[in-house]
Amino acid sequence: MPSELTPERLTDLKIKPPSSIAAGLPALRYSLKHVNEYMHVGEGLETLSKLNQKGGFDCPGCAWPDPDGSRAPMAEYCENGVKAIAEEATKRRIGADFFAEHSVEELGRWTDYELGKSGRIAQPLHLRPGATHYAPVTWAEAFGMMADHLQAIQPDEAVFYTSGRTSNEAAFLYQLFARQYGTNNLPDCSNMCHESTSHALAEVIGLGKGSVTLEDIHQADLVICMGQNPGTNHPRMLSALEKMKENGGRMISVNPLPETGLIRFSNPQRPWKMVTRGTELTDLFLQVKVNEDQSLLRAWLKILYDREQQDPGTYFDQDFIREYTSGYPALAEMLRTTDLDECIANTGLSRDEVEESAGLIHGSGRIIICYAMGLTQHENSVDTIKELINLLLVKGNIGRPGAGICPVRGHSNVQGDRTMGIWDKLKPELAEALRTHYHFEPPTEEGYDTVRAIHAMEEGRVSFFMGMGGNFLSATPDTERTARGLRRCAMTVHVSTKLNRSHLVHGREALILPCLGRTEVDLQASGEQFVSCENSMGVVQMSKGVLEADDMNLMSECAIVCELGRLTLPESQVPWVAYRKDYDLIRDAIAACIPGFEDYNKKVRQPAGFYLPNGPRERRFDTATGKAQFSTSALTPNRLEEGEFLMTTVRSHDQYNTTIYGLHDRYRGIHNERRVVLMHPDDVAQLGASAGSVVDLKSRYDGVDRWARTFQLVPYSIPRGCVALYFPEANVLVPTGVTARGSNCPISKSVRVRIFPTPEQENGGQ
Ligand SMILES: Nc1nc2c(c(=O)[nH]1)N[C@H]1C(S)=C(S)[C@@H](COP(=O)(O)OP(=O)(O)OC[C@H]3O[C@@H](n4cnc5c(=O)[nH]c(N)nc54)[C@H](O)[C@@H]3O)O[C@H]1N2
Ligand SMILES: Nc1nc2c(c(=O)[nH]1)N[C@H]1C(S)=C(S)[C@@H](COP(=O)(O)OP(=O)(O)OC[C@H]3O[C@@H](n4cnc5c(=O)[nH]c(N)nc54)[C@H](O)[C@@H]3O)O[C@H]1N2
Ligand SMILES: [Mo]
Repeated sequence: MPSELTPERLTDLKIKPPSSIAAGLPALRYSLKHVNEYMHVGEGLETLSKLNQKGGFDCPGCAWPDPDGSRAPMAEYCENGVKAIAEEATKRRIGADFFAEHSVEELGRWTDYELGKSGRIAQPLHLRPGATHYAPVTWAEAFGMMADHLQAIQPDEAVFYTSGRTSNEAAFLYQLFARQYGTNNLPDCSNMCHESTSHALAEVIGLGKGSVTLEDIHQADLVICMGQNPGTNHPRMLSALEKMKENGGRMISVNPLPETGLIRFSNPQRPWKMVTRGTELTDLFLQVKVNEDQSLLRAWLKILYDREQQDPGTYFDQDFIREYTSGYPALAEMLRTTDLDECIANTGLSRDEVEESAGLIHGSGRIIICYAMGLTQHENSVDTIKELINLLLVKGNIGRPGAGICPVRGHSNVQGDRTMGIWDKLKPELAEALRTHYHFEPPTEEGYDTVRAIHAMEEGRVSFFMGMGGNFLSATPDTERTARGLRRCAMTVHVSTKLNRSHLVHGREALILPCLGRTEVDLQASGEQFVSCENSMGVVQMSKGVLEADDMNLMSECAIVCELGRLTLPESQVPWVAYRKDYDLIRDAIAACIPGFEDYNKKVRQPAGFYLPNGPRERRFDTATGKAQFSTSALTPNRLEEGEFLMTTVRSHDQYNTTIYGLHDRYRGIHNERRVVLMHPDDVAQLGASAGSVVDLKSRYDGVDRWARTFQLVPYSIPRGCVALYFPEANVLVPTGVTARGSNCPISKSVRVRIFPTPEQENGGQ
């Protein structure tokens, strides 16, 4: 049993009733607890107050936009933003002594929570071939080893992964380096996140990003929030939804779980509201079955279509359809023959719920659909997202104030990294710009995305793996397969702030390159530098760290790429040394190579940053037809076999992806334990089990049985036949052979599993 991949110790599970209200005083109390735990109190408060100042740093939490000119999470208070900062600004350090004391094998038995809590990695480290412990190495030695290795292999044997915290400047340099080195093997966390969005939206509206601004949310008549848990993952979004409600808007929430943050919100900015019951956010909660959102959307369209036939021009915006869209006749034909009863049955909702929500949609002039991972990580995700656009298009709800599509991004600069060219595909325009600007021939062949990288690694086709941030082992699907892949590499390198499992499941030799975080002062030869990030709504803003990190031997991400470029590519005409000295020069290069960044250095210094161009916002659709495109995908309801459950995976309130802040999922009332299975009480009873019963789970895809052992059952409000587990503990069950059609995103939110009570003797002693 691979205990070093997901340690299987059970602790003392406590199940309490879920909270009925999000944020408010408990949120304030909990975040101050985190600050006190990690930082000296005085410094903690100083850091938080600096966030609010002009020229502060971009919150390393989520990608939700700041209200113009201010800085989250303090200007707009956010519990989980504060936790993200406290996690990075911890005063605990791990260096030579720590790694001399603890072997890699021993650390493998620590939980993710324990690994993360160890502190900031304070110096570069090397694991020699065959060694049991990481040992200190100089920066010069580390770069020498990497350059030697890269020069000795073929470019397509190297993989350069990116997580979404990397700044625009570092991301631009990193893709430039990879491409000049000769590969498009640039997988990123986006491949597991909003890849289905990028794919679907580019096809149907001509831009793989959202179309709304923060102001639009405030003005919407109706927000449909699907497959998203903003109370935990984008807490500041609740303030925007609160404004929308105060302006008379309504909200429909579509989720298999009744997430606390969706239902009711008490804004900690407004203490007078905290003593009351807060703001009721959701007007209508639709507890849809896992991955039946497409059926629900189709049902809404069918109801509206049928009424439109009786009363033309009343339900659909025919002028908009004529002027701005293409493909309506095919959509109409599909809806004419759609079986409404079947759609409703698939969703698990009642006819009344579906009719009532369709009524709300009809009665609302300006509609925004917000969504996140609940929609993107399924086999049919691309189709579901196109269906969202069908609904918005028939109502003329793209490119007008208070309306549009709002994919809510994850990592704070994941959208910017893609804008900078981090992608396994190289756009011809960027290839041309790189050719002109730097005088080299970029590779044209498509590279590996995340799933393809895992397969190539497992098959022994990858010799060098580098992670610019992130935790490739734990974040990716099929943990055991990814582990085999990482172990087959000759060299694995991680640019990281904190220790994680990807450092422990490594290639023949491994390097950890510790880097500055967002919160820290970045001093280079020309003086203090800043970087920039793009938020979920396409606003680019500067980010300048304020904390001193000079008690550690760190480099910035930009400096690391420059030094690697200089040493690996001696013939390169990229001015690596100058770029490292002065990031303004990197921004000048971005301005020359990436559309929308003209005058970058000037515009990024504006207090509220600047908006990137957005076609759909102005009803310009850069698609094959020049119009927004209706689509007619086949419905693919989930048909489970006897004894199967459909598993979705979610984040707890106390984690940032694979970084576990704590063991309390406060809003859901689950404490001390993460190895849990949220299951309908009747399903628990049918298994002959009860709360706390220990079970094993099995999934079977591409002929392989995958096991997740030693989980505890939690009876919970979730549709029958569906279960929810926490990510990353559940990732051992997620296959790589079946992925989202079109986007190749892992199906982390709809994995068919079977559940078995664990025999007593096996879980004894756990
Ligand atoms: N504090 C904190 N903030 C974060 C993160 C974090 O880990 N911690 N992660 C960041 C990142 S990278 C991302 S991508 C975002 C993620 O933000 P979310 O997408 O909100 O994250 P998940 O926890 O994956 O939640 C998905 C939601 O979808 C629901 N869901 C699951 N399956 C389905 C389904 O089939 N249909 C529907 N309609 N709903 C479903 C779940 O119940 C849950 O409410 O958050 C970002 N912000
Ligand atoms: N089953 C399942 N799997 C999923 C998901 C899911 O919902 N379910 N969600 C997917 C999604 S949406 C995403 S985005 C991925 C996340 O995948 P990743 O982005 O790869 O994972 P993270 O956990 O965010 O990475 C955390 C690590 O990043 C490093 N780090 C933190 N800050 C910095 C920094 O400023 N610079 C550098 N260089 N390193 C830093 C730290 O060492 C930390 O350990 O996981 C995906 N996996
Ligand atoms: Mo994400």
